Amino acid sequence: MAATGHSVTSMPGPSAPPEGGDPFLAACRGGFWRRTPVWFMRQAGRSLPEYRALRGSGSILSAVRQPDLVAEVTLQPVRRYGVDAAILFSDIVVPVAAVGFGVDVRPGVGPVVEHPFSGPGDLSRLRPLEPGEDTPYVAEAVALAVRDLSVPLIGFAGAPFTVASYLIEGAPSRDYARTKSLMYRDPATWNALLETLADMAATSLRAQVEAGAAAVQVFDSWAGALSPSDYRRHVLPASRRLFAAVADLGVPRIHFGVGTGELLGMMAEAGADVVGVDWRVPLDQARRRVGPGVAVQGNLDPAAVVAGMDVAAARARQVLRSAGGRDGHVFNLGHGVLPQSDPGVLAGVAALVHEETESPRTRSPRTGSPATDSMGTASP
Ligand code: 1CP
Repeated sequence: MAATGHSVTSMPGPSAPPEGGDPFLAACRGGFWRRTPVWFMRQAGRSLPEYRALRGSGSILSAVRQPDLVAEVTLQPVRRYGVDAAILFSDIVVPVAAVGFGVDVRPGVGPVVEHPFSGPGDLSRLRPLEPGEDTPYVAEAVALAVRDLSVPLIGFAGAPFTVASYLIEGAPSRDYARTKSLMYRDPATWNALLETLADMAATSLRAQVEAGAAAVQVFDSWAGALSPSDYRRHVLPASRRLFAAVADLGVPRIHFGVGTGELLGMMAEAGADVVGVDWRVPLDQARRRVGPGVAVQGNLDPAAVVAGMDVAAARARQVLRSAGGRDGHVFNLGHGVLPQSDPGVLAGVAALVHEETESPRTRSPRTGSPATDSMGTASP
C-alpha cells in the first residue's frame, strides 16, 4: 500500500487517515510509516515569491479573513517543498484580535497592542471566543484547504504564556520584563489571564479540528524566557488546561517553544504527544528529557538553510543521526523559516529527509518497538 496520505474529500471533517497509513500522523503517534515526515514551521509565506505575489501589503489579520487566499497560501509550500504536512496560514493573535482586544500585526514588526494589558481591569477585555461568530473565516479556510490537500493539515494556537507576552508587552520584546513583572507581582490576575487565554486557544483549536485539521500545534515560542521553576508554577497549569481541553478530539498535539531545552520535560507533562525542539538540544538528549511515549519534532537550525544546500544537507544528516532512525520523529526546523531562505534549499532538505529515511518498514504507533532499532530494519 502506498503512503498516499488522506483521501481528497469535499466534505469537511477530520482529515486524519488511518494513522498507520500516513508518515506524519504515524510519527506523531510515536510510530513510523514509510519515511520520516518533514514540514517546516513558517513554511507558509515568508520565503515564497508566490506568497508575496498573492499577499500584497497590509496586515496579515486582513489576509486571514479571506478563505480562498488562506487555503491557497496553505497549499503553496506543499506543492513547492513536497512536505508531509500543511499548516494553516493564520497567526497566534487571531483569536484575541477577533474578540476585540485591539491587536494588529504590523508588517515587518509582528503583533502590536494599542492598549497593553496592565492589570485586573483588563481581564474584561477578553471575552470567550465564539468561533462561529468571531472567526467564521477560519473554519471556511480549513475546509477549503483540506478539500485540496494530499497531506494532513495542522491547526494551531498560541500558548497562554506567549500570547500573554504580546498582550502585556504591547510589541515584540527581548526581556519580557513587563510580562514577568505582572506574573511575579499579581499571580491572581496572571492566572486568570492565562486561564482565559488557554480557553480561547482550546476553543480555536476545537473549531479547526472540527473543520478538518488532523493535528494541532501549540506555539509557546517565548516560554524559554522562564526558569524551570517559574514555568512549573506560573505557566504549566494553564498549558496543561489547554492540552486537556483538546484531548478528546483524538488528534496529535504538538507543543513547541524556542530556548526551551530546560523545559522539555514539563512541555511533555503538559499533555503533548509530540514536543518540538529547537536547534540547541540534540534530539537524542531531547528524547531523554521528554521521556518515553512522547515523539519529538525538529531540529535543523534555520540558519543552516540560509547557508546553502551543502551546509543544510550536512546538518540535516546530523539531525537524522541524532534522531537515530527511531520511531516518533517529525523532521522540522528548530524554529521558523527565515525570510531570506532559498526555497530551493528547503525543497532539497525535504527530498533529502525522504531519501535517507525511505523504508518499507512500518510500525503501528507505540507498539513498543525497541528504542535502538536502526533505520531500514525490516518490520516483523
Ligand atoms: O504578514 C506577513 O506576511 C508578516 C509575517 C507573518 C506571517 C507569515 C506574521 C506576523 N505571521 C505570519 C503567519 C504565521 N504566524 C503562521 C503561518 C503558518 C506557517 O507558515 O507557519 C504561524 C504558524 C504563525 C505563528 C506565530 N505568530 C508565532 C509562533 C511561531 C513562531 O514563529 O515562533 C509567533 C510568535 C507569531 C507572532 C508574529 N506574527 C508575525 C510576526 C512577524 C510574529 C513574530 C514577532 C516577534 O518576533 O515577536
